[in-house]
Amino acid sequence: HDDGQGASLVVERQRQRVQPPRLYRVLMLNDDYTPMEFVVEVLQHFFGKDRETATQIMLKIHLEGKGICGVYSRDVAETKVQQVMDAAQQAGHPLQCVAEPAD
Ligand code: TYC
Repeated sequence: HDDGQGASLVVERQRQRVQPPRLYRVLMLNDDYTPMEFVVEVLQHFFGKDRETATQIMLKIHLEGKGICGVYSRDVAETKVQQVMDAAQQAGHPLQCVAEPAD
């Protein structure tokens, strides 16, 4: 049987449509000091890239100044940025990683 709340919950959900999460690009920036191998390992470890893809992304950053590591919801993007920044600081490298809205 119907407890009487179901219909109003359906109507409320019709009014208040669920929006997909906004997406954020996570970028790494080039610098003159961070070793290429460290950047490749970061891309494999934190962004799930295979070694070949990681190497291509690293070289694009090296040549063009910045590059996209991945696109995520805001929470995940901010966590990736913090993980990369922590790993870089631990290793003593100046590598910079940032998140920006994808649109
Ligand atoms: N430019 C660095 C070097 O020549 C390599 C590098 C690539 C650094 C990507 C940072 O995000 C970066 N050792």
